[in-house]
Amino acid sequence: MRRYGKHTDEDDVRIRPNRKGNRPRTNIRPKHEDATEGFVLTVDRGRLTVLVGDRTITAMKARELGRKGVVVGDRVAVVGNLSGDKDTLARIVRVEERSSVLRRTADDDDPYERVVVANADQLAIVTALADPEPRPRLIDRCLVAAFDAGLEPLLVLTKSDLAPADDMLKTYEPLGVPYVVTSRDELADGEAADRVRERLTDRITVFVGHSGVGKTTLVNALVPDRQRATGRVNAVTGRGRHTTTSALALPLPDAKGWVIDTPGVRSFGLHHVDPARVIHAFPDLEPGTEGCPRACSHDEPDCALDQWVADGHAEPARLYSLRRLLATRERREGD
Ligand SMILES: Nc1nc2c(ncn2[C@@H]2O[C@H](COP(=O)(O)OP(=O)(O)OP(=O)(O)O)[C@@H](O)[C@H]2O)c(=O)[nH]1
Ligand SMILES: [Mg+2]
Ligand SMILES: [Zn+2]
Repeated sequence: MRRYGKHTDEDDVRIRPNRKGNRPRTNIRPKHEDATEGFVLTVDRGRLTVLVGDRTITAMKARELGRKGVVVGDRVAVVGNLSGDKDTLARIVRVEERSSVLRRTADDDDPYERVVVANADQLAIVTALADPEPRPRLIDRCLVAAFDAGLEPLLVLTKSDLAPADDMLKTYEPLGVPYVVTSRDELADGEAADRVRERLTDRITVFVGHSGVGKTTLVNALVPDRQRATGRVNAVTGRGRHTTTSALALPLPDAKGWVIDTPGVRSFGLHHVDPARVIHAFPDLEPGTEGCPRACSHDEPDCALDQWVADGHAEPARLYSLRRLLATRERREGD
């Protein structure tokens, strides 16, 4: 299924050149000075669920927003009927500046990027240790997307009752990414939620990963009064069933942060990623790139990073990890 075709939809954020001077834009804002602030919880075919104060209302984009996308996590200004009563519809007249934007493309050749969520500050990359089999390439891709977007990554390894976590942890150790390992028993006795919750306090965390890895199961454990449907993994294909079909932001109890559950992804296209931003996430290596040739891929004979590491400025494993992540952009998901 290809959902990200050439046609725009409201999540599409292609940036159009702004023809300056054509149209005065100043008379839009003052008109809505009395608008109320809201937080977008979910988007369903043009209908947005927005938290306004302690009320949940339904809203749609005002026409004046044009093609500007509004996504889960956006802070917006709303006008109109804010009662939240059945069959009422408010209007979103403004999208506030975003502190972060997590993007993906359907695949690497797809120039149309789509915003997954706005304003998140942590990306929980959820991977099952078995059932479905872990696919490190997707983890690497999510890491690259996190570094590019300026989100802090968190590795969540689920289903440790089915397979050990050791190999996976060894692979990711040089990256210094924080991790949590959870199992079925720990889900049942609350231990899994406790351990994950420690990492979520006062932050907006978006959960991503393949279908069936247990994102929603975990979110349900974290926000017990808001049970979303979960799906069994197909015993024959070992794949999840794409049970979750839309992103949804849920408040952690005691208002100590937000978790955003998202639909399972098959791939995480990185067409939009700027390698320089990825290197920025490696402060021990970044200064070493000063001696690199122009437009260095950092994986070529003249790359200065080899000498940088040889001189003891950084661990070889760090350079290896950086190169693996950069290379993930060049390779296809299924390789
Ligand atoms: N054995 C085991 N099964 C688990 C664990 N966590 C989740 N599951 C099971 O994995 C299956 C899929 O869980 P979901 O939470 O629906 O997975 P998801 O990542 O939300 O999947 P999508 O919504 O399709 O993207 C369910 O049958 C869960 O009970 C775990 O720690 N151990
Ligand atoms: Mg789910
Ligand atoms: Zn280089």
